[in-house]
Amino acid sequence: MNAISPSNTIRTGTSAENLRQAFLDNLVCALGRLPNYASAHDHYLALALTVRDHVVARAVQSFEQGVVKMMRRVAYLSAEFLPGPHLANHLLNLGIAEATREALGGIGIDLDRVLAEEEEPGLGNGGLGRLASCYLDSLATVEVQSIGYGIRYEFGIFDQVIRDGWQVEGTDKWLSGGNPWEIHRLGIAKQVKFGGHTETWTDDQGRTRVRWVPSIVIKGEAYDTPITGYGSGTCSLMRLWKSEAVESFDFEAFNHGDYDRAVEQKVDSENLSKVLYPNDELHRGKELRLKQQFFFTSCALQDMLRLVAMSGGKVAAFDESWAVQLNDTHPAIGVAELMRLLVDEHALEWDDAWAITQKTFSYTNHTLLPEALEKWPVELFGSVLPRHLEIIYGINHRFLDEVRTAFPDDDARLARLSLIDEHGARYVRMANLACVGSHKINGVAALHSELLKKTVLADFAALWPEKFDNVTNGVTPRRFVALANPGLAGLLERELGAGWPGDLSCLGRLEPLAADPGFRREWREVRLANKRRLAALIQERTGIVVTPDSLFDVQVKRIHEYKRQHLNLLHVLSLYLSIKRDPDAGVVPRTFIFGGKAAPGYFLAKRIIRLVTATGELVNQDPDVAGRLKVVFFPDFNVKNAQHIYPAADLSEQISLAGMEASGTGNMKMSLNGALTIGTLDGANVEIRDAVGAENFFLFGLTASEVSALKAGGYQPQTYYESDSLLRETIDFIASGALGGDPDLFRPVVDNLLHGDPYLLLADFRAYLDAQQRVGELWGDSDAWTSSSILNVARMGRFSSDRSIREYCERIWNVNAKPSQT
Ligand code: F58
Repeated sequence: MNAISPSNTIRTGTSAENLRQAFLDNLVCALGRLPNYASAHDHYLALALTVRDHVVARAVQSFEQGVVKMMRRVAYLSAEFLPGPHLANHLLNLGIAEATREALGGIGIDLDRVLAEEEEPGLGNGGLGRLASCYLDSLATVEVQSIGYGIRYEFGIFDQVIRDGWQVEGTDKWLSGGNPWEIHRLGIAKQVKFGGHTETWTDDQGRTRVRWVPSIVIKGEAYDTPITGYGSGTCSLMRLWKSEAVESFDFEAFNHGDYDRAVEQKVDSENLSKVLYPNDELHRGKELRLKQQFFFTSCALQDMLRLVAMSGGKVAAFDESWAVQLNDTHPAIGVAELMRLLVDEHALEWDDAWAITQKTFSYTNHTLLPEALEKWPVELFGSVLPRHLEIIYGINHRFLDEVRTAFPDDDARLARLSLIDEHGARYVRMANLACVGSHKINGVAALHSELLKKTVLADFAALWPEKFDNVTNGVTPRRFVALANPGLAGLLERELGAGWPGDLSCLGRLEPLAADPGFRREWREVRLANKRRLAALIQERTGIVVTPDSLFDVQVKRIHEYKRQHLNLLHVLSLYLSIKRDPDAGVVPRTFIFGGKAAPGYFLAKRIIRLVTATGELVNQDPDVAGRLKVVFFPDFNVKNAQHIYPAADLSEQISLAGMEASGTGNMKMSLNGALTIGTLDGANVEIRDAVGAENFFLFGLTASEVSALKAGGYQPQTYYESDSLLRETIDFIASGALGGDPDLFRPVVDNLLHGDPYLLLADFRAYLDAQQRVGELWGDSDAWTSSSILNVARMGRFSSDRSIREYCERIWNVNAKPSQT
C-alpha cells in the first residue's frame, strides 16, 4: 500500500461508517469533547479535521507528483484571496457529501447546521480576491500544479453591520474560532529585508556586485491551505505568509538593555500582516501597504527558488520551473525582487536575469480607473526598498533606450512610458514595471482588454502589441452553482449527468427544455424554494418580511459610485412616487435587494448605503405601497452570504457606467443561476449578452465610446434634470428631506449628481427606466420569463473559470491542462 494513501483506514476511508468513526475520534481525541457536551462549533471542527485528513492526503500526493514530474508550475501572486467556507466545497470535490450526511445523520447531527458554523477567510476586498480563489479551484480541477501566494492577514475585510441605517465596521476575527484548514509550515520561513542602504563589493571573480544592508529583517512564516479540485487528484496550495519578528534582532537589542526598541521591533514586524486594507479601487500610498506587497512577494519568490533547488532544477532556468502571474500590480515589485535575487544573490549576469524575469512573469490588469493605479513616491520607495529602486532605475535606463530606438525623438512618449513619473513629485509606476517585466499582459474581459490598449496602457500596446491578450474572467460552477443551488444542481444532474460541474459546455443540452412546460414548472419550483430560503434569511438578518413571489431584483457588489447603486435607487423611488401619485398604478411587485461593503473612508458610498436603508424605511411601511415594493439592505455581503443570494436573484443588476467595470463576476454567477440581467455594455456584460442572446438580456445605456464622446463634449447633468420631469421629481424628492429624517442627509448625493455627475446617472436614467419597464412586462409572462431563465443557464457554460484557466495555460503560461471533454 502507498504510504500516503491509507485508503481504507479510519482517517481516510470514505464509507459513512468510517467517516462517523473518524468524526467521533476527532471530537473526543483532538478536541477533548464528549459527544453529549459538544456544541455545533465542536461538530464543525471535528468534521473539518476529519475532512482535512482526506484533503491533506491528496495534497501531499499531488505535490509529490509535481516534484517527480518537474512540470512547470504556476504561481498566482495575489495580495488577496476570498476562498469562502472550505468544508462543503471539499465534500463536493471529494465525492463524500452524501456519505458524510449519512454519517452525521446516524448520530442525530444535521450536516447543514454543521456547515453553517464555518467562518470564511475574508482575505480580500471583492472581485479580484474572489477571482484568485476561483482560479486556484480551477487550476486544481484541470490538474495543473499551482501555488497561490498571498498574505495571512490576521484581520481580513471588516464585518459590516447596519446600525440605524448606517454601515458600522467591526473587526474580522476570522481566526478566533480556530482554523482547521491551514498547516503552519514550521520549516518554511523566509527572511525579508527592509530599509538600510546598499554597498558594492568585488567577488572572487573580480566582478562588482551589490549587497543590500537592511535596517530591519522580518520573518515570513508559511501557512498552507490545500485547495481541492473537482474530480481530480491535483490540489492547489494557497500559501499565505504571516510576518514575525526575527528573534536574533529582538535579543540583540534586549541584551543591550534596549527593551523598548526590542518590543517595538517585534510589534512592527508582526503588524505587517495584521490587517487587510479595505479600499477598493482607490490607491493610497501608505508605507505599510508597500511593505505588505514586498513582504509576500519576496517570500513567494524565495520559496519558488527553494522549490527549484528541491526538484533538481536550475536557477538559470527559473522560468522553466515557474510561470508567475501578477494579479494586478500589488505583487509587481516581484519583477525587481526576482532581478535582485538572481543578480545579487545568485550571481547571474543582468541580461540573463532579465531574460528569465520577462519569461517568468505575466500581468493581469483589473482596472481602468486612474485613481486605482498604483504609484509610490520615489522617496518613500527608496527608503523602504533602496536596492529595488536602483534595480528599477537600471531596468528603466535599458528600457528607455529601447523606446528611443523604436520611437526616436519622442520625449512625451518616453515620459509616459518611463517607470518613473516625473511630472512634479516623482513616483514609481507599478503598472509600467509590471508591463516591462512581463511577457504577456491581459485584461479580464474583451471590452476591458480593448480599452486597456486604447487608454491606460496605450503606449505599451503601441510598443509591444504582441504582448497584449484578453482572458475573460470565469467563476467556479462548483461553489457558485453546485453548492449554492442544490435544487438547480439536482435538475442539472438529472438532465446532464453527474459530472456536469466539471464540464459546463454540457449546459447547452438544456436549451430544448426551455420550451418544455413540465421542465419550466420544475425550474420555477426550484427558484421559488431558493427565494423562500433567502426571504427567511432576510427576515432573520434585517427583520424585513419579503414576498417570495415578488420579483427579486438584486444588486450585490462593493458600493461604488461607478457601479451606480444610486441609479437603481432612482428607479425604486420613481416607482414609489408613481404609486403615491396613483395607488392603483400597475406596479409589478418587487423586492429590491442591495448588498455590499463601502470602503470605511468613502463618504459618498456610505451615504448611498444610508440612502438604501432610508428608502426601505419609507417604502416598506407605506400603506399605499401595500407590500408591492420592498427594499432590503442585506448586511455583510461576503462569499458565504453570496451563496444564498445568487440562486434567489430573478434580476441581476449590472448597471455600471460603460467603460468602468473591468469585467464583473457577480454578473456571471447570477446568470449561471438563472437570473436575467439588466445591464450596460460594460465589462463581461457584453460577452454575457452575446452568449445568452440579446432577447434574454435587458440592455440599456450609453456605450463606452458614447460616454467618452459625451464627456469630451462637456457633459451637463442639468439638461437631463430639466428635460425629464420624472427624473426631476425623483431627485427633488431625495433633496426634500423626506428620506432619513434629516433634510441635509442626502444633499451630498444630490449635489454630486446635479453638479458633475461623474458616472452619468442622469444621462442613463431614462434608458434604465425603459429597460426596467421591459423587465416588468416580461415578468408578467411567467412562461416567457422562465424560458429566458433556462436559456441564460444553458448558454453560460463559457463563463466557467475552467475555461479561463485553460486559456491562461495555453496562451500565457505554456503549461498543459487536462483537456476539456469537448
Ligand atoms: C475587480 N477589481 C474589478 N479590485 O473591479 C471587476 O470588474 C473584476 O471582475 C474583478 O476585479 C476580477 O477581475 C477588484 O476587485 C480590488 O478589489 C482591488 C483590491 C486592492 C486595492 C485596489 C482594488
